[in-house]
Formats: sequence, structure tokens, C-alpha cells
Amino acid sequence: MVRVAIIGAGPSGITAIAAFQELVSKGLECPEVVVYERQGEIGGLWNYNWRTGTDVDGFGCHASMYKHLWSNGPKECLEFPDYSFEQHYGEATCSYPPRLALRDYIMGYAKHSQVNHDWIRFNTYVKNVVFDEESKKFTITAVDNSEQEQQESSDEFDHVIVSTGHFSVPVMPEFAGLHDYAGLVMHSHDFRAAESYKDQTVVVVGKSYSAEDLASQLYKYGAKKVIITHRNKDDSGNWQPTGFHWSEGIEERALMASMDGHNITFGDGSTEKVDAVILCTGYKHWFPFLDKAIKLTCKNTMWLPELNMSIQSKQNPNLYFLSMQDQFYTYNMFAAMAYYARDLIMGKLTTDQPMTDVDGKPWADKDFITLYNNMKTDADNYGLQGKYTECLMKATGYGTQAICPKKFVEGINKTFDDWEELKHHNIMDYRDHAHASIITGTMSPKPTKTNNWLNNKWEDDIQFYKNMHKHQ
Ligand code: FAD
Ligand code: NA7
Repeated sequence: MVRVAIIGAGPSGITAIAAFQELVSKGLECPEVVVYERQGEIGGLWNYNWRTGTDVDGFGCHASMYKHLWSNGPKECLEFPDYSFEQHYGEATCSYPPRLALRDYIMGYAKHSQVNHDWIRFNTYVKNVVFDEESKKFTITAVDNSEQEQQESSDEFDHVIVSTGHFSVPVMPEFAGLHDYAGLVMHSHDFRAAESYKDQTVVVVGKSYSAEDLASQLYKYGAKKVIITHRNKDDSGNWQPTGFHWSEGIEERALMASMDGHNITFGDGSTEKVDAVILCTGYKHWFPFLDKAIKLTCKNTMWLPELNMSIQSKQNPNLYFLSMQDQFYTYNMFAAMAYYARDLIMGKLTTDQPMTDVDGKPWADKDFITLYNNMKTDADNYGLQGKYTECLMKATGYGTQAICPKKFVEGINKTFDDWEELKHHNIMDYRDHAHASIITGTMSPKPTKTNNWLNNKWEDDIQFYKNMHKHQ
């Protein structure tokens, strides 16, 4: 029997399990599936954990999740076509769910898709994957940490799907003077609770999602001052701010240049006494378990030219990577990719055969790469991932019983347009707005004034999320 290994049971791995489970549910031939997951449960980085540094299994902590995170994009853009938020919660809910509510939805999708827990080896860390050219098999060596005594074992597989995520291993650049800085220095990967920084002056380095979100949260939870320092430049090479409208107490400055004790000097010559520096400098793709011959080396880009169709290893056609691109689209694209990987494994599709969009236009790998090479704006980015998702859905049939893929991605792209506009209008309140589900057509409610993002400090309660638009 053909054997398939899935490494990682976060949102991507869950969709891969669901794709194979669909074969079982339909009574079709299904390979033997073994899932390796180093945590004790499914959910990936949505399993919030206070730990930082080394995890209970002796390996680096996986999760970069923080306590007060709320979705940074509308839930309507990540909704699974075959499982709406309304179906999950039984009613319409607000557009920007707190961490626990988003995790709950992912768990609901897993249950709805009958994700088979018997396939999953929990608490099991994949240490090594090698491919033997003669037998054409992969050997996976993994450590089972569920017992006091760690058990190492090896198994052979015909296909391997890597869904280990790529927001876990931090990029930690060197900055002049950091060595002598007297305050706390850390990466956003280790950020957990914003209230720890109450009354402090904090520097946040970077200008992307983590920098935006940490700066807003630090302000929300009472930091005295937040300085976002970054290297953004205009076409003439001059430093320029991001253009977001921050609350008083948050400001942007040119990249920090030097440090002396607690004092930091920025690129514009200004100086500030600072309690903590948080590097929001992104993450690296990190596959220490993959043998050199099959290693994926890539950057965090919206399309991965290093893979066939952003999914299949160029070194080995039986090795697949899910959701390794940088992301505007998330869960619905992850699921569409998972169904595509499944159909490649089942021999129904090949990556050198162009996919087609709903209008019948062919989309080969080279066409996506041309689109990718010509991207200039955020709309181009989600346009690319939307077209990819549309083609994947059409090729695999995933979600097509619920909605036409073209209508689905057009709706999502339009919602991303609205979200961009709201965020640029006021980055401190975009989460208080509402969008309509593309699947059900239902308009989401807005939170009441007292429950809006800036006032709202109570998150670990699903019922509270459901009532955010009801209670004053
Ligand atoms: P992960 O969620 O990282 O899951 C990977 C799984 O692989 C984990 O369970 C891990 O334990 C397991 N694993 C890793 N290595 C091994 C190994 N060697 N052996 C066995 N198991 C292993 N997306 C959104 O849509 N909305 C958001 O608001 C949002 N916020 C985010 C906030 C943060 C701080 C970060 C870092 C990301 C955010 N994202 C958000 C994007 C995020 O990438 C996805 O939401 C999603 O979690 C990715 O799923 P994944 O399964 O690919 O990876
Ligand atoms: P990103 O989106 O990869 O952004 C990394 C940021 O770090 C980006 O602004 C980079 O600046 C900046 N960076 C990286 N290296 C440096 C150096 N050496 N000096 C200054 N600035 C640097 O990572 P995020 O953590 O924000 O987001 C990742 C995910 O987490 C995302 O899905 C979110 O939803 C949560 P640049 O733009 O290259 O000038």
C-alpha cells in the first residue's frame, strides 16, 4: 500500500488530513497516512503557550503566538468554502476574531472534516528525512516524546508532505551597539503578554505585520511610549514612514543606529531612553530535518519559484510543501493546496499540466511566475494568490459544491481592498469594522463601542466573542 507522511498538524496539516479523509468518506482508495506532530494536539501555532526558548520536548518552541492576538485580517478572507464561520458558531459573529475564537473555528473545521486522530503520532518530533534513490522511498526518523524515555523510530514512505509552518524560527539581525545595550532584547517570536510592558518605553524594529500589531498592543496595554524603527525608503532612497495613522504615544523613526546603556540613537539623530527592544524582523524557512539533497531553501515570498506550482519539490516530485509562501490568503488557500497535493499523489494531476481558471484560461507554473515577477502592490499580491486558489479549487473540485471559485476569490479580493482602505484610514480601529461572508452572504455584526478592539481586554472566552456585538 502507498504510504504518505504528513509532517505537522497545524492548519495546513489539518487540511491535508481532511483531503485524504474525503477519499475514505467517499469509499475511494486512500493511501496509508501517518501524521507526525510534535505537540500534544492539532492546531499549530494557534495553540498559545506561555513557554519561550526550549520546549518540553527539548527542541525550540514552535509557537510565535501571543496572548492578546486578534486576527489581523477579516475572517471572511480566510473562511473555508466548505465550512463557514456561521456554520461553526451557529450565528453571525464579528469579523476579527481573537486568537481563541479563530483556533476554535480551525478545530471546528477539523471536526467537520472528520480529521482522523488515529492517523496522528502526537508528541513526535521529526528529526530526519532522507530519500533513497534505489528504493525510491523516504525514511523518516522521529522522536516520540510522550514517555519520559524518548523513543526514536524510523519508517518508510512513498510521499512526504511538509506542513511545518514557517513563522517559528526568527531572523535576528545584528544591530550596532546591541551587544552593549542594557535593556531587554527579544524577538517577536518570544513575545507573549503585552501587559508586561506597562509604563515602559519600547522600541519595535520592522514595519510589517508583527511590528504593526505589537506596537498597537503595547499601546493598548499601557506602554508609556512605543517607537517603531524601520528602514522603509522612497524611490529616491530617503527614509519614509509607513503612512499609517497611529495613536498619540506611538511614533515611527528611521532605523536605530547606535546604543549606549539604555539610550538608543535613531537614524534621524534623535535619542531615547528605552526599556526594551523587540525585533519584529521576521522568520526564516527552516527545515533542519530534511536531508541536503531534498532541502528547500527559499525566502518568504508570495510565490515560491523554488517549487513546482509553489508546492512540489524540484529535487523530488514525491515531496510536497504546503503553505510555505508568504500569505495574504490563508486557510482556504491552504486547503486548496492540500487537495491539489493529494491529487498529485493519487496520480490524478501533474504539476507540468497547466491548471485552468473558471473562464478556461490556462495557468502553468510559468504564468504564475510572470504574474509574481510583475507584482507591485498589495492588490497584486492577493490577486496572485486568489488566482492560484481559484485554479486549485477548479482542478481539485475543493469547495466547488459551496461556491464558484471565481466568485469566491473575487469576493475575497474585494474584501481585502476594503480592509486595506480601513487599515490605512485608521490602523487603530480597523478591527471594529464588519465584512460580509462570501460563502453565506451574511453581513457580520460590528462590536459595540465598549467591546471595540482598543477597549476590549478580555479575550479567552468564546462566549464573549459571540456576544461582542450584543453586550454594552
Ligand atoms: P503552523 O501553524 O506553524 O503549524 C505547523 C505545525 O507543524 C505545528 O503544529 C508544529 O508543532 C508542527 N511541527 C513543526 N516542526 C515539526 C517537526 N519537526 N516534527 C513534527 N511536527 C512539527 N494567519 C491568519 O490567517 N490570520 C492571522 O491573524 C494570523 N496571525 C498570525 C500571527 C502570528 C504571530 C503568526 C506567526 C502567524 C499568523 N498567521 C495568521 C499566519 C499563520 O501562518 C497561519 O495562520 C497558520 O498557523 C499556518 O499554518 P501551518 O499549519 O502552515 O503552520
Ligand atoms: P515579515 O512580514 O517577514 O516582516 C519582517 C520585517 O522585518 C520587515 O519589515 C523587514 O523590513 C524587517 N527586517 C528584517 N531584517 C531587518 C533588518 N536587518 N533591519 C531592519 N528591518 C529588518 O515578518 P512579520 O513577523 O512581521 O510577519 C510574519 C507573520 O507573522 C505574518 O503572517 C503575520 O500575520 C504574523 P523590510 O520590509 O525588509 O525592509
